Amino acid sequence: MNLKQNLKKTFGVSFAAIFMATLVPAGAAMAADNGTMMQYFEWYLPNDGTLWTKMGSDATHLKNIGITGVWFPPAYKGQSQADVGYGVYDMYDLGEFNQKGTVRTKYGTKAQLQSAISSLHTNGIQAYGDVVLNHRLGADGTELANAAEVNSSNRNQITSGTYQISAWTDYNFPGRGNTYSAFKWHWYHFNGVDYDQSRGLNRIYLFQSTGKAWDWEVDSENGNYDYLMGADIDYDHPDVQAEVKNWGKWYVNTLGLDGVRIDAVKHIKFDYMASWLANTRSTTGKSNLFAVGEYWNNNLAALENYETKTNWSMSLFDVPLHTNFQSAANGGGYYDMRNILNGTMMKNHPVQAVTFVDNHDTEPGQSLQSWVSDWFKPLAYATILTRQEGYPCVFYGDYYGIPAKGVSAKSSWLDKQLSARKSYAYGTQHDYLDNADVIGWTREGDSAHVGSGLATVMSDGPGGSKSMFVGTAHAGQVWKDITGNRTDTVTINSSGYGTFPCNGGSVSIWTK
Ligand SMILES: [Ca+2]
Ligand SMILES: [Ca+2]
Ligand SMILES: [Ca+2]
Repeated sequence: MNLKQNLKKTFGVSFAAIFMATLVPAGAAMAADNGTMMQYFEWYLPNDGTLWTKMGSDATHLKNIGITGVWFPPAYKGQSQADVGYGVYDMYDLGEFNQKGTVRTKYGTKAQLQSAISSLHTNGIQAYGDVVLNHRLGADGTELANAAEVNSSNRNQITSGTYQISAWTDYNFPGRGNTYSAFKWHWYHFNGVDYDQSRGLNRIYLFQSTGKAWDWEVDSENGNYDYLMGADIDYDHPDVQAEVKNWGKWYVNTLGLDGVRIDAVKHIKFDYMASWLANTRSTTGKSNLFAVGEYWNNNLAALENYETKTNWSMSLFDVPLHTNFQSAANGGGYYDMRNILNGTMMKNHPVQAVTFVDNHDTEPGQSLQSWVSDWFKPLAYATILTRQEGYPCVFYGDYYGIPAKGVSAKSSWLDKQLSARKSYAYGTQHDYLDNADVIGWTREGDSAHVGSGLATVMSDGPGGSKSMFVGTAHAGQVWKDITGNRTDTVTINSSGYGTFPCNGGSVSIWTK
């Protein structure tokens, strides 16, 4: 799976009318007062067990720069200590039991995580846990099961007879035993695997027994995109449905979570995910539990289909916006900036949009590598941080850098943009998305935030300027560029307009 494949993908389903649900999803309230999330990890962090401690120590600083929610990586035991968290072994082991040769995870122990979350809460920051429900890896043993091979590009097509394979599907959790849950996983709790130990064959295997089939509805890429990796969990199985719901309640309650980030939702039975989320909210008493799904597809219609099938009950990462950012960054000035918001969640479903520039999958060397290059990053962040739509997510790898890949920290300019969001990005928005190079928007400010109001102007090509309305309340004021990219000043005229300049390939954010 990569971005190019996704770009080629076309959806045959037509959505004549997509209506926003009248129900406002959980999480909207957080964005109302310019909430800002940080994704607190990147792929290449060292396996030193220190992230939870760092996150707790960082909480006061995060609060001061305007972070109101932190999404931390999967906190349960992976197939090895070094696992980033998506190679899930035991979701009830939060760095507490000696399993897979380690008590701690890559990020630390359960006690260290609970302490860090306590620090976040003390600083008024919400804690969002990563939820990986599609697959399991690192089984304790193999089991014999009947299976058939399927065509990897059309998983609905069986390409072999049924034969017995040796599958890594036996999960006993010997280090944990029955603590928190007595459920043990076996082959019949899964749809399929991608390896037969007895023959050393890599195939996509669908288990063959009465009623066993790939789950539906899932994303229709490859015919049926239920299978992604590892042992794929069968959400048609009633015991699995119940166990994973029990775990959801336990995870939220054990860590005191304020929200969840749900991994790989396009590969998980849509209506189960809606049912799981509703159950988690009701059984924890957290009806406003925030939820954002990772549906990796840059086709807005696919995201709208998922929202419809899950009752608009969760936000989604704005993958189309990320794709637009990458296109603009790669366009070398020739991208038409009038299109930067077109086809995005931000523009079409702002309440459900979690906007981001890059993440742990798009960073260099990763599975969805589609890194937004450095010169465009300030333009992209200004778009998600100074507009009114969406709940923005700042990537750890941007803020703190990615030392393993020689990517430097961008905190010096991100701090200025975060400050612009925290103090100035309020009130009525006026758009000037009317030029292939130079675009801009303004916020008039509001009475609840004294001195607020701003004007953002950017260009992917030559520098220029724009006359924009910021409101007559600002008449006579002299505004400066908070980014420091411009050192001149702009005086707001008696009609409430200013002529705001920016440099070439740059952004300026003008405030009082
Ligand atoms: Ca199934
Ligand atoms: Ca699946
Ligand atoms: Ca352009």
